[in-house]
Amino acid sequence: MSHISDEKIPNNVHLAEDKKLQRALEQWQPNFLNWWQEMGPTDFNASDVYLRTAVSVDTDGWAHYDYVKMPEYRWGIFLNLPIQDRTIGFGDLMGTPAWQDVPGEHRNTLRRLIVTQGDTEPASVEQQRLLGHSCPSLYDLRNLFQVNVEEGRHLWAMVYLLHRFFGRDGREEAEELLQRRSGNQDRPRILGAFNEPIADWLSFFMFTTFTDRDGKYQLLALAESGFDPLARTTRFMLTEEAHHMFVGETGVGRIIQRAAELARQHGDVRKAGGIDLDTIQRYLNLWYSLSLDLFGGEISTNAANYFASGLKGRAKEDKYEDHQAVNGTYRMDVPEAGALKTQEVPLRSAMNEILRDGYIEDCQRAVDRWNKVLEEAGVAQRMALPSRRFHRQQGHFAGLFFDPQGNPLSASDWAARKDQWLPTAADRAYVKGLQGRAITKPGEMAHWIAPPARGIDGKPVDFVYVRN
Ligand code: BYC
Repeated sequence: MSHISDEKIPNNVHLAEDKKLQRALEQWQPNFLNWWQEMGPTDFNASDVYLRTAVSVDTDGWAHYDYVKMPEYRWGIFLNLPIQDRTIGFGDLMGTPAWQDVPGEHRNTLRRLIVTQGDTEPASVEQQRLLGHSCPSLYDLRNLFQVNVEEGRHLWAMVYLLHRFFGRDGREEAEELLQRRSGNQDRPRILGAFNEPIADWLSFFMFTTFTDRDGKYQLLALAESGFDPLARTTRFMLTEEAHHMFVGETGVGRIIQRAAELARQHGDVRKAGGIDLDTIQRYLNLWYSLSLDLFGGEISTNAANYFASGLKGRAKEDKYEDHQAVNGTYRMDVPEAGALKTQEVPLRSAMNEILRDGYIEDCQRAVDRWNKVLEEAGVAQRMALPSRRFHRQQGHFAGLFFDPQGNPLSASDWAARKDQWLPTAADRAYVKGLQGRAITKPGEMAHWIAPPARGIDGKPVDFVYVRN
């Protein structure tokens, strides 16, 4: 077990005993730091930030809080401890020993899954890099940076796997993870949502609610993997993911709470300098639909193959009775000749959709909590998730048009009405306009957001979470 020490790369994988690997990672480290300087949070590298650092994987107390300058954050490699004699829990190889090394026949597929996962981590840091300049409070600024450094650590987690198990190919992929850029035309990040701009804090909170929640579900599926080092890595990553979703959900909740207060006092929320519920709903519609796309096609032979070969399972595979999924079917709506037809799909081919179902239920719980805020404030309006068919760009609904209730629309109806449902240029300008400067006085909050219920690590809300 590794605790804070003088090692260059904190780890619990006995890195010092594998000199070749250690050297390779120590060569990648300065490139990572260059990337952080160039693409990480702009202009805050000299600030002291009250951050949580993973120092070990012990359940009680892996998190250590202190002031840290972000470039000096101890990005480390931490895997959950091995489960003795672990066997593969699903698919054709169910019951056989989990792999401690990469099986030759699955090398390319596993590499691809790890690269896809890894690519999202630096992408999100790039997307959020300018937000520090418009933070609504020091508390929020600190939370942004916490999310950013942990995404950096998640990149390290995937790079460790690439370097340790995939030889030269893996080292090349690790370099490319630092070369692609979110939103860049020539070298974009791999998945759609990770090329979308996050130009304001409402987008950031929606992203951490909905897109990080995709992260949770993908990590839960990879945590079942027969490739044991991937399972152990993603299990530890999940412990950090929870805070990201907390940041998002409470962030949106506080904006909703403020909107409700302003509505009660003034009637017109925008005139009173808040973000109105209709605008919040449009942002929700956008980030939720972009995040639904991250689950891939509804009917997917890739997903069936991942499951069959034990590479990627279902979230919480334990709760299912049948871990083979050879015989079952899954009923889903499939577009066919301009109409929706219910179709029975072989269960294994529906694995992306099954994961998406769990995700949707989890998102609904977050929306229910927001609606509780509205209910308690005596406001009649409610937030809602749009239909899974709404505004999709991946899978079999891509290229078709649906309203938020899931009713089909013609292209011209969509064009005429989409501004009711997705953020308009005017919405974005309005939201951004509210966030023209950073609020950095301890305890002070921007006008458009309510204060949090409590601070971080038992500290008060007006604690100096970031100091220059
Ligand atoms: N954008 O069978 P299909 C996180 C591609 S977030 C662009 O439908 P499959 C985080 C797909 O690659 C979690 N392309 O999909 C959150 C395939 O390409 P090819 C990230 C897409 O293979 C916040 C084709 O479409 N983790 O951690 O089942 C902050 C059709 O394939 C998209 C993972 O994603 C898209 N949205 O892939 C920080 C886990 N969707 O083969 C971090 C690893 C699909 O035709 N990845 N395609 O060239 C996977 O498990 C799978 O690759 C996918 C679905 C879930 C992405």
